[in-house]
Amino acid sequence: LKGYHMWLQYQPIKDKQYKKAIAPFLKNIRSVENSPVLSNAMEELAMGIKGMFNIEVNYNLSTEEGIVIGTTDILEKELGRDVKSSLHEESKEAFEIIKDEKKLFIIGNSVQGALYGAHHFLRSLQLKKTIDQLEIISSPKNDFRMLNQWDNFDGTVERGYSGNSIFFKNDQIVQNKSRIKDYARFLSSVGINAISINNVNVWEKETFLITKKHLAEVKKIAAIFRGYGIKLYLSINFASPMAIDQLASADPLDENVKKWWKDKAKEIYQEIPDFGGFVVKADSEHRPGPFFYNRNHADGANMLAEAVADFGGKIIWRCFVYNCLQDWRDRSTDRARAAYDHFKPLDGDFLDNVILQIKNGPMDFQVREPVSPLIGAMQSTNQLIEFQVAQEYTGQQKDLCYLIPQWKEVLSFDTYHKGEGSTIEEVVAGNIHPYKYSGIVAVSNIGDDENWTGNTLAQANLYGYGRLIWNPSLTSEQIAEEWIIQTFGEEKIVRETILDMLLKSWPTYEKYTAPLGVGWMINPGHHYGPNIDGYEYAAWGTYHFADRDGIGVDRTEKTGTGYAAQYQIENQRFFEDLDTCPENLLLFFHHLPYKYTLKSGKSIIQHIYDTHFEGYREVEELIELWNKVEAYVEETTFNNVADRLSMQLANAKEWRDQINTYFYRKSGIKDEKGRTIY
Ligand code: BDP
Repeated sequence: LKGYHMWLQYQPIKDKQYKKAIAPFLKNIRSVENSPVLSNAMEELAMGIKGMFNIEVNYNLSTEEGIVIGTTDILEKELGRDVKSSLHEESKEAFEIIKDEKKLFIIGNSVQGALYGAHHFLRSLQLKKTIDQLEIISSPKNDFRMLNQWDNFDGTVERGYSGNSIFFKNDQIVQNKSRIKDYARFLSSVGINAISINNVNVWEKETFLITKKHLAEVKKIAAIFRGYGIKLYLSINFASPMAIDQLASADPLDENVKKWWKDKAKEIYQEIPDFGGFVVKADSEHRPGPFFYNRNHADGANMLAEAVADFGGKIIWRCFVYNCLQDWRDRSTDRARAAYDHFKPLDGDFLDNVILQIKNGPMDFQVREPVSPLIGAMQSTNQLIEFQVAQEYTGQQKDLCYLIPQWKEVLSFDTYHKGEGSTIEEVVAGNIHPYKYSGIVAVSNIGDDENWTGNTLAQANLYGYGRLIWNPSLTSEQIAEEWIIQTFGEEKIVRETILDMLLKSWPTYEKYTAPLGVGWMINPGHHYGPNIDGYEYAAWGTYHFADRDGIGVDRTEKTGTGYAAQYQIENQRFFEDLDTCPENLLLFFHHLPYKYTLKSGKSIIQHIYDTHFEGYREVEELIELWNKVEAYVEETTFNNVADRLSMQLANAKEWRDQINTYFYRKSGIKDEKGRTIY
């Protein structure tokens, strides 16, 4: 079925003239060196060319025409002046495509680079770029371009909305790994170069992934990914020495514990010499960590970092650490403050193969949050920003929510850490502080559903994530258009309609859910659908403080939780001042009366009513739009999206009615437009 092939459909190109112009280059392919990565690149080229041009490629390129693929060093030696590429300055993973009469050279600074070049080439053909437009130099902006799977050993996926795991089933690693290979193809096609395959919450069974019992199978998965330039990481349980070998403690300063991890690292690297390292969620939401032994996060991370250092391994240490047992009555413990409060004082204490992984916002992947003040605030500690491709709080792949615009907004935020221009984009690319390692990581949204992502349109988020972090200057529109053409073809009405749907979807979702940056108001536990007070009086601490007079959280320094002071002064002022605070974050930073007037001239309460009616109406419009493409989209995919949209409509209605009713009853203020609110 089409959904399975995501954006690598390689649909036949109908334009005869285009075919005629390109075909001569496509008959032969030759690789100038042997490597599994290049073999995969050739296989992909052959598959793509067959699909789009119906040409069976020939592998012995003795003729004058065709594609030559390889790495800079070898190609240059072999072909002399022909391929004097300018890649030497660029990243290891950069590539260049050069045209030389009847030959096309796809050159990488490494075999991975060449593979990315092959994918770029195929994508360009599907997008019908002319031969001249094919020439390009491309280098990734970020060195780390990673995905985290939240897959459990029993085959379930934490926050998975697309079926079960493609890695694990019934407490085993899956035997048939063909789907993993296809996943690797998709990921490499958008430049992903690292993956962790098990949930950051490492439960009892997953703890044993790093033991003899499973390493042989893990090794096979690592080999598949290696063939596509992707490094394998595992999430580990900080208390592994106790759980696996009954050590008395997991204290990071205990010599026995240190030795245990060193031996463990050796064992893993013997099997997988290029193993990436460990992803660690410690002292967070009941997972064990160094706090238990009165040690800090640097003690914990460094102990592991020492164990893997000799092998070139890395420790990716998550900063999603907060007190999930805090008492709602204690307003001094603002969850938004937690990551910064915990980690900022440790700047400089981490070894240089430790990288902190920080969620994009200070809370937890809400539809809108300010950017985490921790990102860029540590000059001497490597950092990765974490996004969530999985739509946990943004509609769970039932509701449509194209997230690239959200991530672009985050990346463009100016931290002012080194004066103006210290954007998140530059911070995580390692251009503001001298980070040894940095980049971007995200929670994946795939599972074993036929179409990988539950809602077929959610494939755009996975595609876009990869494309964006390779080249953050791409616009949301460009990325969406590329994805649509590769997935659905180039029919004008399809392109325009789906583009329109994608670009509207995030604002629409925001309108019918929680207002003005306050976030949450979601059902506790599974996180779908409205429950305004669901978390309000709970320990997990995500409050909106709505009462009869007003709503929002005062996070200013003078009268509130002081969170705003975690930013550089420019941003602190910007958020604290009601005149400059962006209205879509107003209630994140301020507690305000319902009658407070927004810039639109509307009161907060009227804004809440209006946006909820609008949001619902816009979902109806999404449905109307989708119906326009029925004749052009394969039936299964059409029905899949249509079904999801009808669930979305029901969801939007619930949100609209519950939110509006709640605030009407709390405030006693009527809707000016006299619509029915209960
Ligand atoms: C939250 C999820 C939870 C994850 C946690 C995390 O609700 O399932 O375990 O984040 O990132 O968003 O560790």
